[in-house]
Amino acid sequence: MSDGTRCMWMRGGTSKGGYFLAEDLPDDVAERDALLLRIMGSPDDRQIDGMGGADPLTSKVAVVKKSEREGIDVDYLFLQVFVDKAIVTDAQNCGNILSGVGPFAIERGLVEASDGQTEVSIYMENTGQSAIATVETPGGNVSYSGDASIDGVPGTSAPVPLAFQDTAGSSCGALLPTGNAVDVVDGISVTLIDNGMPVVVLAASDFGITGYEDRDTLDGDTELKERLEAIRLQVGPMMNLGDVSEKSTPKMTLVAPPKNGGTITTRTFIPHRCHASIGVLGAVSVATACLLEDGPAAKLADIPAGNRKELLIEHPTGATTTILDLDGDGSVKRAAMLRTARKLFDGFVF
Ligand code: NQM
Repeated sequence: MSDGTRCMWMRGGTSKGGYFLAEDLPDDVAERDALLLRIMGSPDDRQIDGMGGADPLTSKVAVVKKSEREGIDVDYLFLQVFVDKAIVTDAQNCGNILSGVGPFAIERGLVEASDGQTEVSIYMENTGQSAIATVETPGGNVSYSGDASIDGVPGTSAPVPLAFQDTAGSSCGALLPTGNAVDVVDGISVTLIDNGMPVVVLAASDFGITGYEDRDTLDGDTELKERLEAIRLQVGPMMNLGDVSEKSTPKMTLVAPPKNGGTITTRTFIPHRCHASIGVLGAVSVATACLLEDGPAAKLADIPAGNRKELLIEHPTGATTTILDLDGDGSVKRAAMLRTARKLFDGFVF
């Protein structure tokens, strides 16, 4: 038996996964991926022989190291470990797992904490962009307890605000990779957008559903899932993502008018299971799509006035508030979001 691999398990936002220092994992990518599949217990629907929670949202990995980039504290590589396939992919970013990176970096001594709050600048290796996380550090130690709550997570925790800049075209090369706010695929109007996460935005009503169905109902709707997958495979090359049959992007977000006083209602497939809430950068992309006049989202959204917009993206377990700062020309300059994180265990995984 091996001596195990040093690892911290954390909840980051509404996701959960293993956080590793890069130096604690094999340098060779094939060896690293084989180890991570073994740690999560994939491929297996139940991940019974591993740490994964039998859900894409709890089968995630952060690999963190001290950065050599100017103005950046740490580099973060996100890896999605598929549940039912022997795939580990770095082809997407994850803003929820990002919420745990600042606390983890401080706990592992990569960043020195101040008394009060500590800003951690994080380079997101998957997309080549950066984010700033503000971590609560009373007395120079990370605190996970506090009064902040986010929908999709019971109870309250210390806040971890995240700020993003220049996320447009993170994976697709442009905010609107086809140059259009609307394209028509299989007779359905779609917005193909990437403001941190490649997302296909579609009206739920175009599929004969309300968009307010719960996660289990949508996961059980085989016909809907087949229609969404047919569109996803066609738009992959249009979004400069190539063949996406074995990729976890683009995400497919069905939109409907807001139901609980928010901006818009969403149900997101990531891409083959319905998200219990919505991804962080996924929400930034959908919020941005709401501002595109001719797109399917804008027709349904309730948008507040002004250049600083607080958009409430409703999802199956509540809503995620995304704050967008706009330039004079209406384009999104900065995005911010409140998350929380919690250390669950620290030790060695086998
Ligand atoms: O969009 C799930 C999550 C995510 C991604 C997914 C995320 C993001 O909720 O930034 O956070 O879309 O696969 O963790």
